[in-house]
Formats: sequence, C-alpha cells, structure tokens
Amino acid sequence: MSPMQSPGQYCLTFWYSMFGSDIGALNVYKEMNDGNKTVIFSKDKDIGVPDWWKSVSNINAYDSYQIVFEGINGDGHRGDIAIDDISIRSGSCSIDCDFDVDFCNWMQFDGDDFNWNRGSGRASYRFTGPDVDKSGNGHYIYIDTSGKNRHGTAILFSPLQDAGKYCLSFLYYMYGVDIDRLQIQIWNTNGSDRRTMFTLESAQGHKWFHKTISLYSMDVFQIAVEGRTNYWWYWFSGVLAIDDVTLLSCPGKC
Ligand SMILES: [Ca+2]
Ligand SMILES: [Ca+2]
Repeated sequence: MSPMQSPGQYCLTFWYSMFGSDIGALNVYKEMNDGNKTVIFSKDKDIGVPDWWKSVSNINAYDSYQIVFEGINGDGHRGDIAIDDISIRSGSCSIDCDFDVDFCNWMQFDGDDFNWNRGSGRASYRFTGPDVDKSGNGHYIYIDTSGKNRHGTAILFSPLQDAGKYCLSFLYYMYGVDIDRLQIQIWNTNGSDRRTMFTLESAQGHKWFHKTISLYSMDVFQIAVEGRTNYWWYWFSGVLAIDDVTLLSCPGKC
C-alpha cells in the first residue's frame, strides 16, 4: 500500500515480473479514502519468461487515495511475482511520442509473439524499411517479418487512459509483401474487452502516411497498436513502422 496521496491527476509507473506455473494473480487498485476501489492493473497468468515488464497508468483521483498492490498465490509453490521501481508523480502520463529517444510511456505486451523495435534510417538490412523517419534524422518504431510466423503479432500499449473522447494521430509506413495488418484497438484494464478502432491491411507503399482516428470509451482504457506479419516465405520482405503518435482529448469528431 502506498502512502495516502492528495486528490488530482497522477502518473503511476512500476515494473513487474511474473514467472512460474502456480502464479495466481497480480492486481493493482486505486483505493479512495471513502473505500471506493477501482482496478488499474490486473494480470492472472504466468507470462512464460522470467522477464521484467513496465506498467504505466493515468490515475485520476477526486479524493485522497492509496495505491494497493495485491499478489495472489496459485495452488502450488512454483511461481514468483516481483515488483520494482514504483513511481507516482503528479500530472498525466503522456501518450505523445516521436520515439527519437525511447518508447516514452508506451509498453510492450507480454502475451503476443514478439516485440516492437526502435530503428532509424533503414533499420538494419531490410530492403523494405523506410529510408528515414519523418523528421529526417530521428527514430521510429517498427516490426519486420524476418523469421516470423504467419500471423505473428506484436502489440504496444499506451498508458491506462481516462474514459472520454479522443483523437489519436500517428504516422504509419507499411511496405513489403509479408506485412499483413495494422490494427488499433482499445482494451479494458485486463484485456477481456477489446474493440477495434482501425484496421489497415497489406502494403501501402514505400512512404509515410498520416492518419487520425476517433477513440471513445465509457471506461478507463488502453490503446493497443498491433502489427501482424503474413507468410515467413519471403523472410526479409516486410516492414511496418509507426512514428509521431499524439492523443488529444476532443469532444467532437476528429
Ligand atoms: Ca521519430
Ligand atoms: Ca510483445
């Protein structure tokens, strides 16, 4: 349990590791002074590799509150849940990112097939990658189809976001016959409810495109950016890249 925090807008960040077949669950709550409790993070299964993963959540509190970490045992003794580097700072966790320095507050997903990479220039030796990012000398994020299975996916998450209407703006690049699909979804806290907001299939050309889409949620949500590969046959021919992501709160249509 954290010390009591004053009302306001905060950004909660922590790292967690879950490994072993007998893990129960890790839940994180915002518990208000009046006893009202909401889930801000929930994961109930072993993620399969003993690795550290980041979690970033916007916390909006109308009253004093505490953050509660709850680890639940499974049936046996095989399993560990660990937490590290917890920070609660005032202000919101920004979603905007040009990926020039790092992934900002975006998080890799542990339940998919591989991870997003950061790259610059032609990003290794792929024939199908962009020449440069939009700014000309920065970084972008990408997946390439090299060595991946058919319909392999990589998902990147935004921080947990307050309910509301938003405009998501981003640049995308999709080139090469092995790129299958780009999809933007919104997920609830534990991923049990997923809604698709945007889908784009197959290669679009050797250049960057700009896209703006409307997002709407009645509950707290995360944005999931999913890239999917197609065949492994042409094992070097496909790159899907993203850059300059921004999120604006907007009551109307984008
Ligand atoms: Ca960039
Ligand atoms: Ca991943």
